[in-house]
Amino acid sequence: MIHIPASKFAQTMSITAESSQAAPYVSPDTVRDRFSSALSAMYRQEVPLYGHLIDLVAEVNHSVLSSNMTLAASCNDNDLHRLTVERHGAIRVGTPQEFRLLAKIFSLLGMSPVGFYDLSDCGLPIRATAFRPTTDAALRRNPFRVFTSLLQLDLVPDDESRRLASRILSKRRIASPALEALVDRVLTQQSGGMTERDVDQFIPAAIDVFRWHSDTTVSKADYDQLRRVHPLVADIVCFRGPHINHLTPRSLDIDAVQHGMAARGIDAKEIIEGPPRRQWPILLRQTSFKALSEPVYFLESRDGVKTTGGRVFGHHTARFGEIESRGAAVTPKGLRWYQERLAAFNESEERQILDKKRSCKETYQDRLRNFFKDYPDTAEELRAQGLAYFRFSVACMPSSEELTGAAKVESLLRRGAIKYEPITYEDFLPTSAAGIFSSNLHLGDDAPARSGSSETTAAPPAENQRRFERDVGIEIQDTFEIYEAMEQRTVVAIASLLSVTSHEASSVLVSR
Ligand code: OOG
Ligand code: NI
Repeated sequence: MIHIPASKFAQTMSITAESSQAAPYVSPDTVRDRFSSALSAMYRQEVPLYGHLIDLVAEVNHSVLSSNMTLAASCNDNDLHRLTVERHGAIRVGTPQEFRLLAKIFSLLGMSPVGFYDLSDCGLPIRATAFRPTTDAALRRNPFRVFTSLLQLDLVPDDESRRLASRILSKRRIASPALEALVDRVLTQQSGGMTERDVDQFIPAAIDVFRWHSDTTVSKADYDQLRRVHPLVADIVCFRGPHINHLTPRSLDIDAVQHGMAARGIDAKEIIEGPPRRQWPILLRQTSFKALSEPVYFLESRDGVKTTGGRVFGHHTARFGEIESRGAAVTPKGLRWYQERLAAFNESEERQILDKKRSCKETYQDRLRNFFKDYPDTAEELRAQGLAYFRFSVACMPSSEELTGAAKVESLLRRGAIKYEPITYEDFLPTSAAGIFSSNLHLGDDAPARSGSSETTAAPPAENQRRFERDVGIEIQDTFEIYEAMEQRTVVAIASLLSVTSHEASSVLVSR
């Protein structure tokens, strides 16, 4: 297998961006924007309920913005544009070869693998990463991301099912030969840049990879066998490709959307995953409407009999709708604090009682909030305690300033001349993802997802990531490194404006 490190993808991307004047290449940001909007249009057609959800989210966002003038005023045109186009999707992939092809497709969309999500920790036979844009400019343009899971056949417990799954997958081709040829030509011969003509050919062919096919590639007997192993295995193995299983818009008020879904009779997940509602939101809060039971067709029935149409009718449950709201990216310390509080809540007696009484969604949020009481909820404390990442800027230049160095930065910070706003969390949360998986696979709706320990894997977590990277031949970027570099760039910029060293600025502004 050829090894293309993430840095090679990044390199080809920047060559394209820099030479966009001279070369007739379309910027990957534009391709991603067009791709994500085409995918959204397809999903709207495939799952009409997704369209309703988009409308509901747009309504709620509009009313939040019109009732909150400060928020509206602090959102510049770019933020508002980003909010209307922002989506994340999810796919589940069968083999390292398929994964690798998708990595190449995503690289043409300016998306690289960031963050490793080991869902085997939560008892699921998959490990995942998210493909996403990583620079400030690319995120502003369109932050489209795709949570991409890879089936881990070694976690399928019985030999016979493992052999069955790998036999079926070995025959599968998820992309047309024309798409594969286009992708390889562009990545090897054109430094990763696509011409308008390439893009026109690329987008519909790439969208096809994510399309839903109701005709499975297996018999009902094989489907049932794989489903018994795990519903995820049947979903990944029995179809013609890695259908997109949800597309998620971003809401400014996820609690209002949750109420709105109930009011419209949409079968929503009982609880919102993630941290509680806060003044200064952190990380990611998510909820969804439950997966739909959809008609599918098998090649032949359990006993090998075909109906007159040559197909056997059945049902499959996989696709759903989700909403998210995003807050600040937290530091390793901030994440540890979050995980500790969430684990304490999940293990509490209160949580067990709540699980039995499904009706009290409000109580769930109240109780959860109690466990987060000591998690600082002002920007000042989050910064001073080193819990979140910020973007710093100089609000007004001091006309005369006696002080120099760190003392100068300190004084300007105290007087409010240095402003800071949290950097948005662009990634996912493994425990929340496990909760979303569980409620949509009917593995026990909204039960707290098991997390933390590597109960199902012998190898330590870092080793699992290395093995995953080796299997698929890509390097996964570290989420914290990206946020830290973003923060650091703003520190360096203001240091130069204030004529102090970056170290002096950093020592005052950034606490770790
Ligand atoms: C992915 C579930 C994870 C999220 O938002 O955490 C996810 C899946 O169901 O394939 O999308
Ligand atoms: Ni999702």
